[in-house]
Amino acid sequence: MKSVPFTFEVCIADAILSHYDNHIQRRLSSMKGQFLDQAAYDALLAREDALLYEVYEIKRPEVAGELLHGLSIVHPGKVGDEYYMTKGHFHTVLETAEVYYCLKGQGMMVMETPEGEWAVEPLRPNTVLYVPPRWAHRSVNTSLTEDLVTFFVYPGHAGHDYRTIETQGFRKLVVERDGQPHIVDNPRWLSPEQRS
Ligand code: PAN
Ligand code: ZN
Repeated sequence: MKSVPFTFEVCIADAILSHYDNHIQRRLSSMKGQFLDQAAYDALLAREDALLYEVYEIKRPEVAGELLHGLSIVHPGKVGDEYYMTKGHFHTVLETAEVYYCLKGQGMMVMETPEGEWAVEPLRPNTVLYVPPRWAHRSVNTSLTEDLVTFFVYPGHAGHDYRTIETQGFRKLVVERDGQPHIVDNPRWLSPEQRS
């Protein structure tokens, strides 16, 4: 891929880029075992394989020095009490960071390190979120009416490790209680000691 400067427009109203190379759609069926309420998950899936989130990627060579970037859109909805969210991942190269710029919506970024430290930061329009190296990250849409739209940038060689989160889950979940988002412990989370 030729490295020449380029620009593209971000249309915030429609949450779309004027140019992108890849459009990924993640549906409920690809999130098996990720939501706590398995019965609610099965019931929802029996009705419809809902579209949970979409990613519009600008492709760049996956090498150090390049920056991969694009738009992530998490749609509104819940599985049981738990808001729609991304799968979440560690970067395969753990020592790589990521920047998220929130364009639209209301949400939270749930993060944790392999050692079990955790953090949850708000995502609101015009906020920048820095995910440091080593921190797994998952975006959660805490609005039930509006999309959560973020622009992300991360190193080309970072790679994605989904398996670890699929196995151990995140330490914290974001659920609705009395109409408000709450951060609660994930009873299925495996601590570093339990994993070994
Ligand atoms: C983002 C995420 C995007 C979708 O580009 O990949 O928000 O989330 P999942 O990859 O967890 O399904 C990113 O963090 N890239 O590294
Ligand atoms: Zn990432």
